[in-house]
Amino acid sequence: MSEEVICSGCGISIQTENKNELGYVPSQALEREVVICQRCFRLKHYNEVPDLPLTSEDFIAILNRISKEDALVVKIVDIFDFTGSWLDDLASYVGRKDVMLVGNKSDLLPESVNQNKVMLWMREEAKKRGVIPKDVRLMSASKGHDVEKVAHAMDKARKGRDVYIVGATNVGKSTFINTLIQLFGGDEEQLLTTSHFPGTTLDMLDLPLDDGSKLYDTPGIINEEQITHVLDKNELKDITPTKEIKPAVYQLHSEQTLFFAGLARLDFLEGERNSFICYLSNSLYIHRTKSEQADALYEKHKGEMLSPPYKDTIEALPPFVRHEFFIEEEKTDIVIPGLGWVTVRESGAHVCVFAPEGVKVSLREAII
Ligand SMILES: Nc1nc2c(ncn2[C@@H]2O[C@H](COP(=O)(O)OP(=O)(O)OP(=O)(O)O)[C@@H](O)[C@H]2O)c(=O)[nH]1
Ligand SMILES: [Mg+2]
Repeated sequence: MSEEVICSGCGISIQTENKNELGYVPSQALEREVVICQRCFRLKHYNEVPDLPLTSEDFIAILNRISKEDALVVKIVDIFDFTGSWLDDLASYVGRKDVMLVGNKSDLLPESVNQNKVMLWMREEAKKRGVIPKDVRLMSASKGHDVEKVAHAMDKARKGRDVYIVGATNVGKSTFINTLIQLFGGDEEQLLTTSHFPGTTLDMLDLPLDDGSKLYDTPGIINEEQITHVLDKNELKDITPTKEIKPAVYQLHSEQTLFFAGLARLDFLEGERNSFICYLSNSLYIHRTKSEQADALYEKHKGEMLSPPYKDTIEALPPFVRHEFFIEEEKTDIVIPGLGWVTVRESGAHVCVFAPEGVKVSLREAII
């Protein structure tokens, strides 16, 4: 091939030699005006994907290219998993640039939530992590809520420069750009590939802006600390919320336990009766029991009543690791990144959480 052709869905270089490698298309497909690779084709039409052959290092190398440019960085986080999709190191890959922080998937937040408060909370959390964003926004890229507002804010903040859309995998970067293309009458043939599988976009892709600058989609970084990355494709589907989350409220006494399907467990060790408000996918089964019976219950019902994981995937789930916390402030969130969070209403609770090894359970000031 004389000139490099890239896949308009995911950004990978197109090749016609090896069916099993990334970027493959049969040579006659090169005649088409819009070329998409076999992997994107399968994602778009069958919603199935071969395992991701790139590593976090590959993605980081790609993002490092940004550090030399003077540009606006639009950092997208998944508001359902702010903690897991934040990515502390991102700042070092993208250099010291103007950052606009956008919380996506606002459609998952309960409707009663005051969005301005959530944006203030995001600003505070960003500050705690050493980032002072130029602007903070919330949107739902897939539903189109507030996308236009974000677009205008972005246009103002970029001051004629290029824009890079960055963030963890699966936060909705490509979905956001597709919504922009649709809003501003772009070429519908050129829509980017999106999917609920991590690692959909494989390389940078650029779109022209009115003044000749460019808007870049980038591959998302994988955060191994999210539970998402220890689950298989079906389990991933089960835990990913698709609708407004209906929080499930449990009034617990000490020595009571909640199971979040078979994927995690929370023990209320000590403290006065307290409210535990669970923000998880509505379809995820929560089971309450006495702590003294919890071990036996788990052994008996994991993979069945407590699923996911399923009978055939239970072996692949990393063993539970115990995380102990003392809740000192009222309204504290216990975050299980990727699965959701539990708000503990009153202070003075001593709890422990069991989650698969590698999943980083943490506390934060309540988001809601
Ligand atoms: N509920 C909800 N889901 C969304 C929203 N935006 C995107 N998604 C879903 O999130 C998943 C990931 O979307 P993508 O656009 O592929 O995410 P990405 O950030 O480009 O991911 P990578 O290319 O892997 O880095 C898809 O299943 C989308 O449908 C949103 O506003 N609300
Ligand atoms: Mg993408």
